[in-house]
Amino acid sequence: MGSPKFSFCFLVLFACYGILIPTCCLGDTCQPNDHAALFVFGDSIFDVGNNNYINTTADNQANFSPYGETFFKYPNGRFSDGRVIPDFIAEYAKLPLIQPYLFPGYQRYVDGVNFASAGAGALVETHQGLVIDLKTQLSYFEKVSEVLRQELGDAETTTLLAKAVYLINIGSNDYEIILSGNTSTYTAEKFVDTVVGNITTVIKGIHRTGGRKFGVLNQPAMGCVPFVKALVNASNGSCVEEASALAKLHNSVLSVELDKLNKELKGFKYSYVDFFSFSFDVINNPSKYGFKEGGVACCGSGPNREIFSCGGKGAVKDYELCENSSEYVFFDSVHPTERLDQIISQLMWSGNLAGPYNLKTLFEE
Ligand SMILES: *[C@@H]1O[C@H](CO)[C@@H](O)[C@H](O)[C@H]1NC(C)=O
Ligand SMILES: *[C@@H]1O[C@H](CO)[C@@H](O)[C@H](O)[C@H]1NC(C)=O
Ligand SMILES: *[C@@H]1O[C@H](CO)[C@@H](O)[C@H](O)[C@H]1NC(C)=O
Ligand SMILES: *[C@@H]1O[C@H](CO)[C@@H](O)[C@H](O)[C@H]1NC(C)=O
Ligand SMILES: *[C@@H]1O[C@H](CO)[C@@H](O)[C@H](O)[C@H]1NC(C)=O
Ligand SMILES: CC(=O)N[C@H]1CO[C@H](CO)[C@@H](O)[C@@H]1O
Repeated sequence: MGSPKFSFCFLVLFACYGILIPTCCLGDTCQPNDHAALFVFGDSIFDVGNNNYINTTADNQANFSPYGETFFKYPNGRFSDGRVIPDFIAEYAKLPLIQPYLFPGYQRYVDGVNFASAGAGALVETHQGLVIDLKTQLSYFEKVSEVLRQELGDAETTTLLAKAVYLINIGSNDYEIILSGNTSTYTAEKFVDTVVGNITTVIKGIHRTGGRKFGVLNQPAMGCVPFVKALVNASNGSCVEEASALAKLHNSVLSVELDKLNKELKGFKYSYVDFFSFSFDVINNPSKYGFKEGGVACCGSGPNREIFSCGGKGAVKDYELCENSSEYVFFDSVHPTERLDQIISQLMWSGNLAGPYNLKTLFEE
Protein backbone atom coordinates (compact mmCIF):
# COMPACT_ATOMS: atom_id res chain seq x y z
CA MET A 1 0.00 0.00 0.00
CA GLY A 2 1.27 3.43 -0.82
CA SER A 3 3.49 2.20 -3.64
CA PRO A 4 3.30 4.56 -6.60
CA LYS A 5 1.68 1.87 -8.78
CA PHE A 6 -1.10 1.27 -6.26
CA SER A 7 -2.02 4.89 -5.69
CA PHE A 8 -1.93 5.48 -9.43
CA CYS A 9 -4.55 2.77 -10.10
CA PHE A 10 -6.64 3.92 -7.19
CA LEU A 11 -6.73 7.39 -8.67
CA VAL A 12 -7.73 5.99 -12.03
CA LEU A 13 -10.63 4.15 -10.44
CA PHE A 14 -11.65 7.28 -8.61
CA ALA A 15 -11.55 9.22 -11.85
CA CYS A 16 -13.78 6.60 -13.50
CA TYR A 17 -16.47 7.00 -10.88
CA GLY A 18 -16.41 10.73 -11.38
CA ILE A 19 -16.60 10.09 -15.17
CA LEU A 20 -13.69 12.47 -15.53
CA ILE A 21 -11.40 10.30 -17.59
CA PRO A 22 -13.62 7.87 -19.49
CA THR A 23 -10.72 6.81 -21.76
CA CYS A 24 -9.25 4.96 -18.77
CA CYS A 25 -12.39 2.98 -18.03
CA LEU A 26 -12.83 0.77 -21.06
CA GLY A 27 -10.38 -1.96 -20.15
CA ASP A 28 -7.58 0.43 -21.02
CA THR A 29 -4.60 -0.01 -18.73
CA CYS A 30 -3.84 3.71 -18.57
CA GLN A 31 -0.37 2.98 -19.86
CA PRO A 32 0.99 5.26 -22.59
CA ASN A 33 -0.69 4.43 -25.89
CA ASP A 34 1.04 4.29 -29.26
CA HIS A 35 0.42 7.95 -29.92
CA ALA A 36 2.92 10.65 -29.01
CA ALA A 37 1.79 12.87 -26.12
CA LEU A 38 1.10 16.60 -26.50
CA PHE A 39 2.41 19.21 -24.05
CA VAL A 40 1.17 22.77 -24.57
CA PHE A 41 2.77 26.07 -23.45
CA GLY A 42 1.62 29.62 -24.13
CA ASP A 43 -1.08 32.27 -23.87
CA SER A 44 -4.80 32.69 -24.57
CA ILE A 45 -4.50 31.26 -28.08
CA PHE A 46 -3.73 27.89 -26.40
CA ASP A 47 -5.29 28.20 -22.90
CA VAL A 48 -8.00 25.56 -22.38
CA GLY A 49 -8.96 26.67 -18.88
CA ASN A 50 -5.90 27.07 -16.64
CA ASN A 51 -6.91 30.65 -15.83
CA ASN A 52 -10.24 29.39 -14.43
CA TYR A 53 -8.19 28.30 -11.42
CA ILE A 54 -6.03 31.37 -10.75
CA ASN A 55 -6.79 34.70 -9.13
CA THR A 56 -6.92 37.06 -12.07
CA THR A 57 -9.08 39.66 -13.81
CA ALA A 58 -11.98 39.09 -16.24
CA ASP A 59 -9.75 40.19 -19.15
CA ASN A 60 -7.68 37.05 -18.63
CA GLN A 61 -10.62 34.66 -18.28
CA ALA A 62 -13.19 33.22 -20.67
CA ASN A 63 -15.26 31.14 -18.26
CA PHE A 64 -18.45 33.05 -18.97
CA SER A 65 -20.98 33.14 -21.79
CA PRO A 66 -20.89 33.48 -24.82
CA TYR A 67 -17.40 31.91 -24.84
CA GLY A 68 -17.71 28.21 -25.58
CA GLU A 69 -21.19 28.54 -27.08
CA THR A 70 -20.79 26.41 -30.23
CA PHE A 71 -18.81 23.21 -29.71
CA PHE A 72 -18.80 22.68 -25.94
CA LYS A 73 -22.15 24.47 -25.35
CA TYR A 74 -20.83 25.93 -22.09
CA PRO A 75 -18.12 28.45 -21.18
CA ASN A 76 -14.95 26.58 -20.21
CA GLY A 77 -12.06 29.02 -20.30
CA ARG A 78 -11.25 28.86 -24.01
CA PHE A 79 -11.11 32.28 -25.69
CA SER A 80 -13.22 31.04 -28.59
CA ASP A 81 -16.77 30.10 -29.52
CA GLY A 82 -15.52 26.50 -29.62
CA ARG A 83 -12.27 24.57 -29.84
CA VAL A 84 -8.77 26.06 -30.00
CA ILE A 85 -5.65 24.92 -31.86
CA PRO A 86 -4.39 22.36 -29.27
CA ASP A 87 -7.83 20.66 -29.36
CA PHE A 88 -7.59 20.12 -33.12
CA ILE A 89 -3.96 18.99 -32.99
CA ALA A 90 -4.87 16.47 -30.25
CA GLU A 91 -7.71 15.16 -32.45
CA TYR A 92 -5.46 14.76 -35.51
CA ALA A 93 -2.86 13.02 -33.31
CA LYS A 94 -5.61 10.61 -32.12
CA LEU A 95 -5.30 11.85 -28.53
CA PRO A 96 -8.17 12.78 -26.21
CA LEU A 97 -8.69 16.48 -25.44
CA ILE A 98 -5.60 17.60 -23.49
CA GLN A 99 -6.61 18.91 -20.04
CA PRO A 100 -5.46 22.13 -18.36
CA TYR A 101 -2.68 21.48 -15.82
CA LEU A 102 -4.60 23.26 -13.05
CA PHE A 103 -7.77 21.20 -13.55
CA PRO A 104 -8.41 19.82 -10.07
CA GLY A 105 -8.08 16.09 -9.61
CA TYR A 106 -6.48 13.24 -11.48
CA GLN A 107 -4.47 14.01 -14.59
CA ARG A 108 -3.67 11.44 -17.24
CA TYR A 109 -0.25 12.90 -18.04
CA VAL A 110 0.64 10.05 -20.39
CA ASP A 111 -1.33 11.87 -23.12
CA GLY A 112 0.25 15.22 -22.22
CA VAL A 113 -1.11 18.29 -20.45
CA ASN A 114 -1.72 21.96 -21.21
CA PHE A 115 0.10 24.71 -19.23
CA ALA A 116 -1.01 27.74 -21.32
CA SER A 117 -2.37 30.79 -19.52
CA ALA A 118 -4.30 33.68 -21.10
CA GLY A 119 -2.42 36.97 -20.78
CA ALA A 120 0.93 35.23 -20.24
CA GLY A 121 4.11 36.43 -21.85
CA ALA A 122 7.63 35.13 -22.28
CA LEU A 123 8.70 37.75 -19.71
CA VAL A 124 7.78 37.29 -16.05
CA GLU A 125 6.88 41.02 -15.88
CA THR A 126 4.06 40.67 -18.41
CA HIS A 127 0.75 40.81 -16.50
CA GLN A 128 2.76 39.68 -13.47
CA GLY A 129 0.63 38.20 -10.70
CA LEU A 130 -2.35 37.70 -13.01
CA VAL A 131 -1.05 34.90 -15.24
CA ILE A 132 1.17 31.81 -15.30
CA ASP A 133 4.28 33.10 -17.05
CA LEU A 134 6.26 30.88 -19.40
CA LYS A 135 9.02 30.19 -16.86
CA THR A 136 6.44 28.94 -14.34
CA GLN A 137 4.85 26.81 -17.10
CA LEU A 138 8.27 25.17 -17.55
CA SER A 139 8.53 24.52 -13.80
CA TYR A 140 5.09 22.82 -13.91
CA PHE A 141 6.31 20.64 -16.79
CA GLU A 142 9.34 19.63 -14.71
CA LYS A 143 6.96 18.58 -11.92
CA VAL A 144 4.89 16.56 -14.40
CA SER A 145 8.03 14.77 -15.59
CA GLU A 146 8.73 13.77 -11.97
CA VAL A 147 5.18 12.41 -11.52
CA LEU A 148 5.57 10.40 -14.73
CA ARG A 149 8.90 8.97 -13.53
CA GLN A 150 7.17 7.75 -10.37
CA GLU A 151 4.26 6.23 -12.31
CA LEU A 152 6.10 4.69 -15.24
CA GLY A 153 9.74 4.48 -14.24
CA ASP A 154 12.71 6.24 -15.81
CA ALA A 155 13.08 4.35 -19.08
CA GLU A 156 9.45 4.57 -20.11
CA THR A 157 9.25 8.25 -19.11
CA THR A 158 12.35 9.10 -21.12
CA THR A 159 10.78 7.44 -24.17
CA LEU A 160 7.44 9.17 -23.62
CA LEU A 161 9.00 12.63 -23.24
CA ALA A 162 11.24 12.18 -26.28
CA LYS A 163 8.32 10.99 -28.44
CA ALA A 164 6.02 13.82 -27.27
CA VAL A 165 5.38 17.05 -29.15
CA TYR A 166 5.74 20.41 -27.38
CA LEU A 167 3.52 23.14 -28.81
CA ILE A 168 4.41 26.76 -27.95
CA ASN A 169 2.68 30.07 -28.72
CA ILE A 170 3.84 33.12 -26.77
CA GLY A 171 4.89 36.76 -27.24
CA SER A 172 1.85 38.87 -28.16
CA ASN A 173 1.22 39.88 -24.56
CA ASP A 174 4.84 41.00 -24.20
CA TYR A 175 4.57 43.16 -27.31
CA GLU A 176 1.31 44.67 -26.12
CA ILE A 177 3.50 46.57 -23.60
CA ILE A 178 5.33 48.32 -26.44
CA LEU A 179 2.20 48.74 -28.56
CA SER A 180 0.35 50.47 -25.76
CA GLY A 181 3.16 53.03 -25.71
CA ASN A 182 5.60 51.78 -23.06
CA THR A 183 8.95 52.08 -24.78
CA SER A 184 10.63 53.59 -21.75
CA THR A 185 12.81 50.62 -20.92
CA TYR A 186 13.73 49.05 -24.23
CA THR A 187 14.31 49.68 -27.90
CA ALA A 188 12.27 47.35 -30.16
CA GLU A 189 15.41 45.34 -31.09
CA LYS A 190 16.49 44.87 -27.49
CA PHE A 191 12.96 43.98 -26.44
CA VAL A 192 12.59 41.36 -29.19
CA ASP A 193 15.95 39.82 -28.20
CA THR A 194 14.75 39.60 -24.59
CA VAL A 195 11.42 37.99 -25.55
CA VAL A 196 12.99 35.47 -27.94
CA GLY A 197 15.83 34.87 -25.45
CA ASN A 198 13.31 33.81 -22.84
CA ILE A 199 11.51 31.55 -25.33
CA THR A 200 14.77 29.78 -26.26
CA THR A 201 15.66 29.44 -22.56
CA VAL A 202 12.36 27.60 -22.00
CA ILE A 203 12.85 25.40 -25.08
CA LYS A 204 16.29 24.46 -23.71
CA GLY A 205 14.65 23.70 -20.35
CA ILE A 206 12.08 21.39 -21.98
CA HIS A 207 14.92 19.72 -23.90
CA ARG A 208 16.93 19.27 -20.70
CA THR A 209 13.88 17.56 -19.17
CA GLY A 210 13.67 15.19 -22.13
CA GLY A 211 11.65 16.97 -24.85
CA ARG A 212 12.87 16.71 -28.44
CA LYS A 213 10.05 17.72 -30.85
CA PHE A 214 8.86 21.31 -30.86
CA GLY A 215 6.06 23.09 -32.71
CA VAL A 216 6.53 26.86 -32.37
CA LEU A 217 4.14 29.45 -33.76
CA ASN A 218 5.54 32.79 -34.85
CA GLN A 219 3.79 36.08 -34.14
CA PRO A 220 0.63 36.72 -36.16
CA ALA A 221 0.00 39.95 -38.08
CA MET A 222 -0.58 41.84 -34.82
CA GLY A 223 -1.28 45.11 -36.62
CA CYS A 224 -4.34 43.56 -38.31
CA VAL A 225 -6.06 42.47 -35.08
CA PRO A 226 -9.25 44.59 -34.54
CA PHE A 227 -8.23 45.48 -30.97
CA VAL A 228 -4.80 46.71 -32.11
CA LYS A 229 -6.23 48.62 -35.07
CA ALA A 230 -8.44 50.49 -32.62
CA LEU A 231 -5.49 51.26 -30.30
CA VAL A 232 -4.09 53.61 -32.92
CA ASN A 233 -7.51 54.70 -34.16
CA ALA A 234 -7.08 53.31 -37.64
CA SER A 235 -10.79 53.74 -38.30
CA ASN A 236 -10.16 53.30 -42.01
CA GLY A 237 -9.56 49.61 -41.29
CA SER A 238 -5.97 49.39 -42.43
CA CYS A 239 -3.46 47.29 -40.49
CA VAL A 240 -1.11 49.09 -38.10
CA GLU A 241 2.30 48.94 -39.72
CA GLU A 242 4.38 49.43 -36.51
CA ALA A 243 2.68 46.46 -34.84
CA SER A 244 3.18 44.14 -37.79
CA ALA A 245 6.79 45.33 -38.11
CA LEU A 246 7.40 44.30 -34.50
CA ALA A 247 5.91 40.87 -35.24
CA LYS A 248 8.14 40.52 -38.31
CA LEU A 249 11.22 41.45 -36.28
CA HIS A 250 10.29 38.85 -33.65
CA ASN A 251 9.75 36.25 -36.34
CA SER A 252 13.09 36.78 -38.05
CA VAL A 253 14.96 36.53 -34.71
CA LEU A 254 12.90 33.49 -33.64
CA SER A 255 13.58 31.58 -36.85
CA VAL A 256 17.35 32.24 -36.59
CA GLU A 257 17.36 31.09 -32.95
CA LEU A 258 15.41 27.90 -33.73
CA ASP A 259 17.89 27.08 -36.46
CA LYS A 260 20.72 27.56 -33.93
CA LEU A 261 18.99 25.26 -31.39
CA ASN A 262 18.59 22.72 -34.19
CA LYS A 263 22.37 22.63 -34.55
CA GLU A 264 23.13 22.76 -30.80
CA LEU A 265 20.62 20.44 -29.14
CA LYS A 266 20.79 16.66 -29.33
CA GLY A 267 17.87 15.06 -31.19
CA PHE A 268 16.11 18.44 -31.68
CA LYS A 269 13.35 18.50 -34.33
CA TYR A 270 11.05 21.42 -34.96
CA SER A 271 8.16 22.83 -36.79
CA TYR A 272 8.19 26.62 -37.23
CA VAL A 273 4.61 27.67 -37.96
CA ASP A 274 4.15 30.79 -40.06
CA PHE A 275 1.14 32.19 -38.22
CA PHE A 276 2.00 35.65 -39.61
CA SER A 277 1.49 34.85 -43.31
CA PHE A 278 -1.67 32.91 -42.67
CA SER A 279 -3.25 35.53 -40.38
CA PHE A 280 -2.36 38.42 -42.71
CA ASP A 281 -3.88 36.60 -45.67
CA VAL A 282 -7.08 35.43 -43.98
CA ILE A 283 -7.80 38.81 -42.35
CA ASN A 284 -7.31 40.68 -45.60
CA ASN A 285 -8.87 38.04 -47.91
CA PRO A 286 -11.53 36.39 -45.73
CA SER A 287 -13.65 35.14 -48.64
CA LYS A 288 -10.72 33.08 -49.96
CA TYR A 289 -11.20 30.89 -46.85
CA GLY A 290 -15.01 31.01 -46.81
CA PHE A 291 -15.34 33.80 -44.21
CA LYS A 292 -17.64 36.79 -44.64
CA GLU A 293 -15.79 39.08 -42.22
CA GLY A 294 -12.08 39.55 -41.44
CA GLY A 295 -12.03 43.00 -39.84
CA VAL A 296 -15.08 42.98 -37.55
CA ALA A 297 -15.19 40.66 -34.53
CA CYS A 298 -18.19 38.42 -33.78
CA CYS A 299 -18.43 39.46 -30.12
CA GLY A 300 -17.66 42.82 -28.47
CA SER A 301 -18.67 46.45 -28.73
CA GLY A 302 -17.85 49.42 -30.94
CA PRO A 303 -18.38 49.78 -34.72
CA ASN A 304 -16.06 46.83 -35.47
CA ARG A 305 -16.67 45.15 -32.10
CA GLU A 306 -13.06 46.14 -31.53
CA ILE A 307 -13.66 46.82 -27.83
CA PHE A 308 -12.65 43.78 -25.77
CA SER A 309 -15.95 43.39 -23.92
CA CYS A 310 -17.30 40.01 -25.06
CA GLY A 311 -19.41 38.63 -22.19
CA GLY A 312 -19.48 42.01 -20.43
CA LYS A 313 -17.54 40.91 -17.34
CA GLY A 314 -14.79 43.55 -17.64
CA ALA A 315 -14.89 47.35 -17.47
CA VAL A 316 -17.26 47.61 -20.48
CA LYS A 317 -20.55 45.81 -19.86
CA ASP A 318 -22.17 46.21 -23.27
CA TYR A 319 -21.48 43.79 -26.06
CA GLU A 320 -23.06 42.47 -29.22
CA LEU A 321 -22.84 38.92 -30.53
CA CYS A 322 -23.02 37.91 -34.19
CA GLU A 323 -25.46 35.23 -35.34
CA ASN A 324 -23.03 32.86 -36.99
CA SER A 325 -19.46 32.84 -35.67
CA SER A 326 -18.32 30.58 -38.54
CA GLU A 327 -18.58 33.59 -40.86
CA TYR A 328 -16.00 35.51 -38.81
CA VAL A 329 -12.21 35.30 -38.51
CA PHE A 330 -12.31 36.86 -35.01
CA PHE A 331 -14.60 35.74 -32.21
CA ASP A 332 -13.70 38.62 -29.86
CA SER A 333 -11.48 41.53 -30.88
CA VAL A 334 -8.29 39.55 -30.21
CA HIS A 335 -9.04 35.82 -30.55
CA PRO A 336 -9.97 33.65 -33.53
CA THR A 337 -13.17 31.69 -34.01
CA GLU A 338 -13.16 27.90 -33.89
CA ARG A 339 -13.47 27.80 -37.68
CA LEU A 340 -10.29 29.86 -38.10
CA ASP A 341 -8.45 27.64 -35.59
CA GLN A 342 -9.57 24.56 -37.48
CA ILE A 343 -8.19 25.91 -40.75
CA ILE A 344 -4.80 26.87 -39.28
CA SER A 345 -4.60 23.56 -37.39
CA GLN A 346 -5.05 21.63 -40.64
CA LEU A 347 -2.36 23.73 -42.32
CA MET A 348 0.01 23.16 -39.39
CA TRP A 349 -0.73 19.45 -39.35
CA SER A 350 -0.25 18.55 -42.97
CA GLY A 351 -0.11 21.74 -45.02
CA ASN A 352 2.81 23.91 -46.01
CA LEU A 353 2.48 26.47 -43.20
CA ALA A 354 5.11 24.74 -41.06
CA GLY A 355 8.74 23.83 -41.69
CA PRO A 356 11.14 22.10 -41.80
CA TYR A 357 8.66 19.49 -40.47
CA ASN A 358 4.87 19.70 -40.29
CA LEU A 359 3.19 18.51 -37.10
CA LYS A 360 2.02 15.23 -38.62
CA THR A 361 5.63 14.28 -39.30
CA LEU A 362 6.72 15.39 -35.82
CA PHE A 363 4.06 13.19 -34.24
CA GLU A 364 4.72 10.18 -36.43
CA GLU A 365 8.53 10.09 -36.32
C1 LIG B 1 -7.06 37.99 -5.53
O1 LIG B 1 -6.66 39.23 -6.07
C2 LIG B 1 -7.29 40.33 -5.47
C3 LIG B 1 -6.90 41.59 -6.25
O2 LIG B 1 -5.63 41.47 -6.85
C4 LIG B 1 -6.88 40.39 -4.00
O3 LIG B 1 -7.54 41.47 -3.38
C5 LIG B 1 -7.30 39.08 -3.32
O4 LIG B 1 -6.85 39.07 -2.00
C6 LIG B 1 -6.72 37.89 -4.05
N1 LIG B 1 -7.25 36.66 -3.50
C7 LIG B 1 -6.48 35.61 -3.23
C8 LIG B 1 -7.19 34.42 -2.69
O5 LIG B 1 -5.26 35.60 -3.41
C1 LIG C 1 6.87 49.78 -18.70
O1 LIG C 1 7.49 48.50 -18.81
C2 LIG C 1 8.35 48.21 -17.73
C3 LIG C 1 9.04 46.88 -18.03
O2 LIG C 1 8.14 45.89 -18.39
C4 LIG C 1 7.54 48.17 -16.43
O3 LIG C 1 8.38 47.90 -15.34
C5 LIG C 1 6.83 49.51 -16.23
O4 LIG C 1 5.99 49.43 -15.10
C6 LIG C 1 6.00 49.86 -17.46
N1 LIG C 1 5.45 51.21 -17.32
C7 LIG C 1 4.16 51.46 -17.54
C8 LIG C 1 3.77 52.90 -17.42
O5 LIG C 1 3.34 50.61 -17.85
C1 LIG D 1 14.50 37.08 -19.98
O1 LIG D 1 13.73 38.15 -19.53
C2 LIG D 1 14.31 38.89 -18.47
C3 LIG D 1 13.27 39.93 -18.09
O2 LIG D 1 12.15 39.25 -17.60
C4 LIG D 1 15.61 39.50 -18.92
O3 LIG D 1 16.22 40.21 -17.86
C5 LIG D 1 16.53 38.38 -19.39
O4 LIG D 1 17.73 38.94 -19.91
C6 LIG D 1 15.86 37.57 -20.48
N1 LIG D 1 16.68 36.42 -20.83
C7 LIG D 1 17.28 36.28 -22.02
C8 LIG D 1 18.10 35.05 -22.21
O5 LIG D 1 17.17 37.11 -22.91
C1 LIG E 1 -5.43 54.85 -42.30
O1 LIG E 1 -5.26 55.69 -41.16
C2 LIG E 1 -3.96 55.73 -40.61
C3 LIG E 1 -3.94 56.64 -39.40
O2 LIG E 1 -5.13 56.67 -38.75
C4 LIG E 1 -2.97 56.23 -41.70
O3 LIG E 1 -1.66 56.17 -41.19
C5 LIG E 1 -3.08 55.34 -42.93
O4 LIG E 1 -2.26 55.87 -43.95
C6 LIG E 1 -4.51 55.29 -43.42
N1 LIG E 1 -4.61 54.33 -44.53
C7 LIG E 1 -5.30 54.61 -45.64
C8 LIG E 1 -5.30 53.53 -46.69
O5 LIG E 1 -5.91 55.64 -45.80
C1 LIG F 1 -22.84 29.66 -40.64
O1 LIG F 1 -21.86 30.04 -41.60
C2 LIG F 1 -21.22 28.95 -42.21
C3 LIG F 1 -20.06 29.52 -43.05
O2 LIG F 1 -20.53 30.51 -43.94
C4 LIG F 1 -22.20 28.13 -42.99
O3 LIG F 1 -21.56 27.02 -43.56
C5 LIG F 1 -23.32 27.65 -42.05
O4 LIG F 1 -24.32 26.99 -42.79
C6 LIG F 1 -23.93 28.83 -41.30
N1 LIG F 1 -24.85 28.33 -40.30
C7 LIG F 1 -26.07 28.79 -40.16
C8 LIG F 1 -26.88 28.21 -39.06
O5 LIG F 1 -26.54 29.67 -40.88
C1 LIG G 1 -6.66 59.73 -37.49
C2 LIG G 1 -8.01 59.09 -37.41
O1 LIG G 1 -8.30 58.11 -38.09
N1 LIG G 1 -8.86 59.64 -36.56
C3 LIG G 1 -10.21 59.13 -36.34
C4 LIG G 1 -10.33 58.46 -34.98
O2 LIG G 1 -11.65 57.98 -34.75
C5 LIG G 1 -12.66 58.99 -34.78
C6 LIG G 1 -14.01 58.35 -34.55
O3 LIG G 1 -13.91 57.14 -33.90
C7 LIG G 1 -12.64 59.69 -36.15
O4 LIG G 1 -13.58 60.77 -36.13
C8 LIG G 1 -11.25 60.25 -36.44
O5 LIG G 1 -11.21 60.77 -37.74
